Amino acid sequence: MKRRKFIQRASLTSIGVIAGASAMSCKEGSSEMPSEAVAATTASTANFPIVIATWNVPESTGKAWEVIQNGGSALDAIEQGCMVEEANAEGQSVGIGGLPDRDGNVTLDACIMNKEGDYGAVLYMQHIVHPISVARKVMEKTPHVILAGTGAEQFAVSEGFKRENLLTEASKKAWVEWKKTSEYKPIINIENHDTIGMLAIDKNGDISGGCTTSGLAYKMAGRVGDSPIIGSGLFIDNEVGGATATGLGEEVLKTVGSFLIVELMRHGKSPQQACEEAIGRIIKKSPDFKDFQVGYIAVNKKGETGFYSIHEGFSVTKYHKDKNENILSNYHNKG
Ligand code: SD4
Repeated sequence: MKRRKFIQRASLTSIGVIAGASAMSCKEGSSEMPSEAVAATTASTANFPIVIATWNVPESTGKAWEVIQNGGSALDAIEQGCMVEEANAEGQSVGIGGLPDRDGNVTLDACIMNKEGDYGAVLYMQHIVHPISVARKVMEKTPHVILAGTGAEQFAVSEGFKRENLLTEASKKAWVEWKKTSEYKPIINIENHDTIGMLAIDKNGDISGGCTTSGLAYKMAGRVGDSPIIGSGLFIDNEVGGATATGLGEEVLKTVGSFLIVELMRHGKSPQQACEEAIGRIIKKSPDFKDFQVGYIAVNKKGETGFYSIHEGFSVTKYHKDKNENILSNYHNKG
């Protein structure tokens, strides 16, 4: 099923209710949980398995859910769920079809964490469709946690991955068009379909997470964002919960957002409160927050979830109790 059509199949009523309630009930800058978030969270209290991912990615969450239902681990679910979007050539912010850097090269970042708190990542890797799987192999088969650039690519090839051209005609066309002005400016929600941060709890109650992206379109050559960096784009502590991020990576990196969220949950905050506080840190630190987007999602050990962003337009896909649902996020900037 095409991702675009999913929204029609998902519960449009619940999307409308949640989004509408958001607009009315959010106290700007407040770390109190908004009422719709309370509703969303209460509905999932103490319930797992659960899969939650950034943006509208029902096919990915669907795959992850299927893996878990078949007795697979959260780690397998994360890898296979993320692979779905990586292989989708239409998605322009992850895997094949990702928008290139300003030199026309598609460079991919990804990381994965398991229930033991092990971590593996690839940074600035080219020509390989599934960076999430290479990240897992870095975690499981090397003495390191991060491989970058050509080293990551060589390692991938040595593990049997094929080199491929990741620049599709559509992405090449967009890049050629961009070059006419060469204006580099992060555009809010431009990447709002595919970059995946995914968190899952399996039937045993164990948590894993992953994050995979082609990064910001038309970035400088060599630029790496938050997505593959432990604590920023992703953090998992199986005793507490997990968090992951999307949006302008530079801002997530400066506040080590995902680690912050997990630590806040460790000290008693709900996932929703923790996501809101992490967004609050960025807002306090960056007066120009009106110009960029960041969104966080979190899950705690009980299967309670939270999500929050700076601006309108962020959404999550949550698979829980046999329902694969796209939900609009509450947000800070009410104008
Ligand atoms: C980055 N955080 O490279 C990523 C991009 C992203 O949705 O999440 N886009 O900064």
